[in-house]
Amino acid sequence: MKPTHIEHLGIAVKNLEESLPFYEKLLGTSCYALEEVKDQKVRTAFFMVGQTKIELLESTDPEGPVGKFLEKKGEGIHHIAFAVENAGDALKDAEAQGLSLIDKVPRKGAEDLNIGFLHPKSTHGVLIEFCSK
Ligand code: CMX
Repeated sequence: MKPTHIEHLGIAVKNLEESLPFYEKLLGTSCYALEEVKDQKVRTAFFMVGQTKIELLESTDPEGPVGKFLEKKGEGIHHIAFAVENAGDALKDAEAQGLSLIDKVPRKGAEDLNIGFLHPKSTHGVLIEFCSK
């Protein structure tokens, strides 16, 4: 399950269009992709910073994961995503080490990556995602 690098940081925002100008100015680059991920009930905007992406997440459903997060905690860092060779194998390794999985097998996320999450209750309060091509 050893990650090769941080693939992206997910940041929950109330409104994608309103937060874009701030991040474009901060990062000195334009958002290169906007994508709705229906399965995750989010709209996303991506920025590239070196080999790591910043993923802004706007909820499309108050009962979705980001909708609930915004309601409870407000805007802020939502998850950290590690690039791994194979997300399915990384999830199996994590389970074998006693970590709680949200996804037993990977599903399709933004940019058509295979993604799977570990439950924050077993990772010191951080929502961790594995992703692979
Ligand atoms: N980081 C840390 N803790 C989180 C969290 C997050 N992002 N989201 C929820 N939690 C915590 C809550 O604070 C809560 O803790 P307490 O019990 O101490 O209050 C606990 O997890 C349960 O939260 P909840 O609001 O009751 O929500 P659920 O249990 O229904 O869901 C979770 C929580 C993590 C299982 C759900 O958000 C999930 O499945 N997440 C994975 C999918 C996801 O986040 N997709 C969006 C991003 C997709 C993308 O990158 O494209």
